[in-house]
Parts: sequence; C-alpha cells; structure tokens
Amino acid sequence: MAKTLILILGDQLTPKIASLHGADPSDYVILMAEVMAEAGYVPHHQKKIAFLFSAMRHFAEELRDLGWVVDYVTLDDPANAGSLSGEVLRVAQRHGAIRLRVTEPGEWRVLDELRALDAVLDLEILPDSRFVTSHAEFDAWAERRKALRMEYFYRDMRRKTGLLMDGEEPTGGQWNFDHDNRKPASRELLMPRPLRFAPDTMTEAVLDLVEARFAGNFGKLRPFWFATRRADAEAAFDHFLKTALPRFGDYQDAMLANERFLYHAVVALYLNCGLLDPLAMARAAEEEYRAGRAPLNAVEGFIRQIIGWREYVRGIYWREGPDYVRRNALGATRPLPSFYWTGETDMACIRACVEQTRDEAYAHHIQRLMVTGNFAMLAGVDPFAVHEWYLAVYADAYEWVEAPNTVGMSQFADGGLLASKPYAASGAYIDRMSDYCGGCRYEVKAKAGTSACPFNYLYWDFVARHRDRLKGNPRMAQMVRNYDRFAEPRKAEIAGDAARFLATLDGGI
Ligand code: FAD
Ligand code: DLZ
Ligand code: SF4
Repeated sequence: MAKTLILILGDQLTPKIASLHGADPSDYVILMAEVMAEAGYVPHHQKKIAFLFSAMRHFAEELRDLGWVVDYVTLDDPANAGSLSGEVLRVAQRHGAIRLRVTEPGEWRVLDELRALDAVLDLEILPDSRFVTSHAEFDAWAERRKALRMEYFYRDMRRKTGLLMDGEEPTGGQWNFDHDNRKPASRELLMPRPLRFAPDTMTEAVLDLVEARFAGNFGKLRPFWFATRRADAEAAFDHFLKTALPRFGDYQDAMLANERFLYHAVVALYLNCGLLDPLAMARAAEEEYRAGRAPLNAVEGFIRQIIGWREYVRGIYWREGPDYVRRNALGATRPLPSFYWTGETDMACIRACVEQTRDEAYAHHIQRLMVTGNFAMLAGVDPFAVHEWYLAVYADAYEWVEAPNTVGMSQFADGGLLASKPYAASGAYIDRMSDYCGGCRYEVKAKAGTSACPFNYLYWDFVARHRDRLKGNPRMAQMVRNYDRFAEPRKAEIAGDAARFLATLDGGI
C-alpha cells in the first residue's frame, strides 16, 4: 500500500504532535522542508531562521531515532520547490503517496495553502493538541461574553487544568497577584542569565547557510547561543526555574539597559516551535511553589502567561479571522520609522530595545509593549507595518501569537477587543520602570520644547487626536478630561511639539 505523507512544519517539533498520534512508522513518510516561502514571508531575523532550521534538523534526527522515515529537504537542495505545498507535491510523487496528514498550522496563510492541496491529495488536517483550549472551546467561552477579558478566561483555564487550585478555590485565595509584580529593578541586583549553548556541527552548518543566503536580513547571527535540541531547551527552562522564577513576578515589568533578560524565562522561542510543552512547564513551575522554592506571586504570574495570555491570544487570532492583521481602528498610516531597523535615534529607550532586538532576536514583554509598541502607536504608525516588524524580528514570533499582541494589545488597532485601554504612556512610565532615561539626550521631566522627551508630548497629542474615541473609554476618560482642562496655549504647544517631531520621522507629519 502506498504510504501516507505526514508534513511536519517548522513550529511542530515534538514527537507528541497530533499528526504522529497513533501512527505506525512503517505506514508513513515524514516530510520536513526548509523553504524560501516560509523563510521569506517577512524578512526574519537571521538568528530566527538559524534557530528554526537547526531545531528542525535536530528534530528530524530525533524522529529517525524513534524509527520514523524522514524525508528532510534542506534550503540549498537544488530540487527544492521553494514552498511547503510545492515540496508536498514533489515528495508525494517521489513516494507515490496519495494521502497527506498534517497538524493545523499557526497561520491563516499556511492553512489556506495546505487546504488547497485537497484538490490533489486525500488531506487530513488535525487540531493542534499542544494547547489547553480548542478553537471550539474558546469560541463557546467568547459567545457567552460581551467583553473578552483575559482574566475570566484565565480563571477557567485554572479550573480546567487544576493548576494552582485548592479544590474549587485558587491557591492563596486570589486568582491574580499582579499588584505585587510592578517593581523597577536596580542594577545592583544579582541577575541570573539564560543558559547558553555552543553551536554543534549541525548548527554550524546552518549558520553558514544563513550567512550565505540571508546576510542582508536584520539581526546579528553570531554569537549564536540558543538551544536547538529538546534536551537543551529543557535544561534552559530548568535553569530558569532554579535561578530566575522566584523573582519573575517582582521584576516582570522592569527594564535595564545592560540587563537584557532580567528574570524572564527566554523560552517562548522553544515553546512556540514545540521543543517545550506548555502544560509540563506550568506544572513544573507549580511544583517550585509547592516545594517552597518560589513564591506564589512569581509562580502565579508565570502560569498566567502560559495558560492565560498565550492561550487567550491564540483564541482571539483564530476567532477573528484572517483580516485581523489588517485592522486599523485608529486609522494610523505612518510608515515604520527606519530606526526600528537601524537603532539610529536619540531616544535611548528605543535605541536600547532595537539594538538588543538586533543582537538577540529577543526583547521582553514590556520592552515590546511599552517602548517600541507604545512609540509606534503614539506616533500613528500603520499597525500592519508594526505587525510585520514584530513578526520578523523576534525568534519566538509566529502570527497566531504575535498578531493579537501587536495589533490588539500594543496598537489598539482592533478597537479594544483585546485590551481594555490603549497601552499608551509618557516618558514618566519608562523612567519609572527602566534606567534608560539617564543616558538619553532628551529630558524625561521636560514637557515641551526640543529637549523634552518625545513620549511626553506625543502622549497628549495621541489623546487629542483620538479624543472622541477615548472619552468613552472608562479607563481613558480621566486622561481626556485632563487634556480638556489644559489652556489653549498648552494645547497648541503640544500640537506644535508633536508636529515638529513627527516631521523628522519617515513619512513626515
Ligand atoms: P516570559 O516573560 O518569561 O514569559 C513566560 C512565557 O509566557 C513566554 O515564554 C510566553 O510563552 C508566555 N507569554 C507571556 N506573555 C505572553 C503574551 N502576551 N502572549 C502570549 N504568550 C505570552 N510572544 C510570543 O511568544 N511570540 C510573539 O511573536 C510575541 N510578540 C509580541 C509582540 C508584542 C507587540 C508584544 C507586546 C508581546 C509579544 N509577545 C509575543 C508576548 C511576550 O512579549 C513574549 O511571549 C515574551 O516576551 C517572550 O519572552 P520570555 O520567553 O522571556 O517570556
Ligand atoms: C518560520 C519558519 C521559517 C523561517 N522557515 C520554515 C521552513 O522553512 N519550513 C517550515 O516548515 N516552517 C518554517 N517556518 C515556520 C512556518 O512559517 C510556520 O509553520 C507558520 O508560520 C505557521 O505557524
Ligand atoms: Fe525614552 Fe524619553 Fe527616557 Fe529618552 S527621556 S529614554 S526618549 S523615555
């Protein structure tokens, strides 16, 4: 009997992937392919491409060790068809396969491409069982509600998984300990570091390939220190549990120029491609609390990110449909300033975040949300351009998780579906949570004039531009009233400063 083809995508790197459930290796051929269509749909960071190709190659070895036949197509294979569907057709023909099995991809674009193969192959697309919530469960939850607030979804996830539950009650008597989690960090704190791995021969070969084919892409390729094998990713996570989790909550929102990782896990890249399992991670974190090695505010905060935010944004992505990435509720049209690629700006906070992104293909949540994201929204940058940037530059970026975070949470471009208010902030917030302002040519405490921090007048200009929309938002109405109380000369000063500054950006005023 002709074999069935199983396609495993670059972000499905686990033997527990649904397409392998219950399958007998002797009846199947697995296809994994490095293709230009995937490596080029946005100009991915060099480290992101290298990470994923190396992780894919290591996973192919892991599968072979488990007895699977794996047809692995490298990017430089002269016969490479260039796209996932092209490779499926080519390899299906080679093996005489008429059936294709695949776990659903993490992006509408790829889903449409795979669905089109239905015309030529007997196609089976399986739900991705790596998530706690299925699409149907999320939709059923959303149907019952007017506002899709993460907090209520998260409580249901706690009940469903039993994580941090004592019977029917949340452990510690509270669902959420976020009020304990807003501390700025000091440079004197002893900082943990993510575990680093020297590239092995397989990774070195991929680094050479990326150097040869993607040298023009954003980002520094070397030094390359990500784990690319499952055992190493697990060691990196274990290292986080032991060294950083206890303070994860306290310093979750802090930013320091010379401490790029602080107490963050730096695991989303491993988790999103399948090297780590979310529920196993959440249970391991809970165990740190139960064993008295980490406090509840830290463990609850971490678990909320994994079974709360991560699941919730995925639910929103699939529920809202393929046009979600094009939403633009605030009508923003400015091109993305070139300093998002070069880091060449006098704003020390943006410079630090872009340089770190360039070097590490990593920035933590508050850098993404409150520095680069906040600035883009205040400056009125087209949210689709912002979305493409985030999708390209972070090693953990796949559309299902990146787009709701960018379009919804950080740009308010879905009009408040995901976030109850725009994450807009002036320089005072950045100054409170970071050490960036001390080294900046702008003065964070100055409100107006050429030396004032641009976030200050851009914030009020944003409130003024979107006054009518924001005055109806209970969490922004006070800011609108504050703006309305400004005397006319002050309002004119804000508008003038903003116009002068925005004129210096790509796209002019
Ligand atoms: P930690 O801070 O240590 O958190 C632990 C884990 O929780 C993360 O690894 C991640 O899996 C999960 N998590 C935390 N916050 C979120 C969130 N808001 N949404 C989903 N999962 C979350 N995350 C991605 O995984 N991929 C993206 O492409 C991505 N793009 C983002 C774009 C913007 C504009 C913003 C504001 C956030 C984005 N996030 C994205 C969410 C978050 O910033 C990253 O998950 C986090 O910074 C990854 O670093 P870490 O592993 O050190 O996470
Ligand atoms: C991100 C990515 C890249 C850079 N390259 C490949 C690839 O060559 N082959 C592949 O199967 N997957 C790749 N991916 C991941 C896919 O783009 C990902 O599966 C979709 O974005 C859906 O999440
Ligand atoms: Fe950023 Fe303003 Fe602080 Fe400079 S002064 S680092 S621009 S917040």
